[in-house]
Amino acid sequence: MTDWRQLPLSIFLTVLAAGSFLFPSASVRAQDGGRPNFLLIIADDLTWTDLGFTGNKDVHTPNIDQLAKEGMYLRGMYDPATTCSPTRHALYTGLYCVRAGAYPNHTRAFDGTKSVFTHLKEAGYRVALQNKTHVGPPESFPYEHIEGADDLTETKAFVTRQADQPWMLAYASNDPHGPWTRGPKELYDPAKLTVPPYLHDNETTRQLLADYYAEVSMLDTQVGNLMKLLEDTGQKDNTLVMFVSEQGSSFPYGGKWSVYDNGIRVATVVRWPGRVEPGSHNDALMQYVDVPPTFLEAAGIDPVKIDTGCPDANGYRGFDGKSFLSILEGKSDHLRDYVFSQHTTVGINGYKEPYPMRAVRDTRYKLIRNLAPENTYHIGGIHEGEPITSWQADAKSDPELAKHVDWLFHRTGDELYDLETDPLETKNLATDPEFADIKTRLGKELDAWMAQQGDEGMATELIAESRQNRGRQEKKVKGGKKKKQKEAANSGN
Ligand SMILES: [Ca+2]
Repeated sequence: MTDWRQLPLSIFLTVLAAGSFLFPSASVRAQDGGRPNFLLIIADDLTWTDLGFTGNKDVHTPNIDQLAKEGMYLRGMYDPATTCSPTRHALYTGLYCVRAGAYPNHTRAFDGTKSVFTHLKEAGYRVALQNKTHVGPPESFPYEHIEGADDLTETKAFVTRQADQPWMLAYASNDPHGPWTRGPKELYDPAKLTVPPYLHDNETTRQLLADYYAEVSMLDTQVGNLMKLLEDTGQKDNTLVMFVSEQGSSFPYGGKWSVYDNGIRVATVVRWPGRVEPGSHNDALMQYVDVPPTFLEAAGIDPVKIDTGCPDANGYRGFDGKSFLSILEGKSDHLRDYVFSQHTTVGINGYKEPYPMRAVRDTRYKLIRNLAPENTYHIGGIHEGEPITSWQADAKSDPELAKHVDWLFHRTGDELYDLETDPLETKNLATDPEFADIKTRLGKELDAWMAQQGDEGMATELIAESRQNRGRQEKKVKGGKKKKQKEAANSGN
C-alpha cells in the first residue's frame, strides 16, 4: 500500500482539491491511478431485519454491525429476484433477470452476456469468486474460483498476488442458507427468543430460529475474518467493501420465494474509507443491477459506455442498472423512482404448478401481480416439512393462523400494499377504490418494465426450464486443487 506522503504532487493536489477526503485514512494508489479493490460479501438467505444493526435484538452479529458503523447503510436496496441463482446473475451482470435469460433458479445468462468480472478484468483487475457460484455460462463470468468459505489461505494468496494490480473478490457464503446445521448454537436459547411477528410462534419455529441465528453468527465470523485479512495485508483503506444480505430466509414469510419486502429487501452496507462517511445511511431506492455500474464508476470506468453483450427488447445494450457512486459519496439522495422483482416457480425443486409473480415498488407502495392465481403456489421449501407442517397442525384450532397458512398456497391476482402503514404487507388494498390511481400508476410502470425486458409473463414462465443450467464445472485458482464445485450439495433453491 502506498503511503500518502509518497504520492506524486499532482495527485496530492487533486485529492486536496476534492476537499472531502479525510487524510490520512484515504489511501490512493499512485501506481494504478487510485483504483480501489472491491470485496463484495454476499450472505445467503438472510432476511434483512435479522442483523443487529437492522434491529434484531436476539441475533449476534458484532462484525457486520461494526461494518455498518464504519460505512453507509443503504436502506433502499432491493433484489430483482427471489432465489439464489437469478439474484446472483442480476448482481454480477447489471441486467434484470428475464432480459439476461437468467430468471428461473439454477439458471444461466444468454451466451455473450458480460458480467462485472468481464468488465473489471478487461480494465486490468484480477477477479475471483469464493465459494458459492450458481452462475453461467463460464465465459460470461471469467473469475478464478476459490473453493470453500471458511479457509482464507487461497483468499490471502489472491489478494496479495500482485501489489500493483487492483482486484475484485466476490465472497459468496453459504450461510445462513438451510439446512441450519452450523454455527455457535450455544448463543441461542430457543425459549428466550423473540419470534418475529410474521412467523407463527411454536416450539418448532423457535428451534429452527435458534439454528438459523447460529448460522447468521457463522456468517458474521466470516465477515470478521475477511476484515482482519484486509487489515493484515494492509488493504483495509483502499478496498471498497460491500455487504449484501442477498434475499430473505427460507422460513414461511421469511421472504425467500416471495416478492414481499422480507424476500426482496436487502440489508446493504458499503465501507470505503475517505469516500463513504462512517455510520451514515441513505434511503434511495436501488437494486442489485446497480452494483456493477457503481463498481465500474468507482474504478474510473464510465458505466454508460459499457456493452453488456445482451440487448433488451428495444435493442439497447447498456446496463439496466445505474451507478449510485454519488449516493455513496453523499452527493445525492436519489437513483430511481421504482424497483422491480419477479419470481419464477417452474424449475424449482418441488414446484407443482406455474405460479409467476411480478412486482413494482416505489418508496411507499407495492403492486404484486400473481399471473396464475387459479393455480396452487407450491415449491417445496416453505410448503413442505418443518416448520409449515407444525403450523398446519396448530391451524386446526386457530382460524387466524389457518388463513395465514392458506395465503402461502393461494393468493389473489393483484396485491397492493402501503409499506408505510403496513410494512409486513398484510392488508391487500388492490380492490380499494381509494387506491385505484396508485394501482394504475404502478401497473403502467410494471407493464413498461416487462416490455423492456421482453417478459411475456406466463409464456416466459412456461419456457423457464430451457434457461436452467445444472452441473457447471468450475475453474480453479492458479495452484489450487482441481475439483468440481459441488453445486447441488449446498444449493437448495
Ligand atoms: Ca440465497
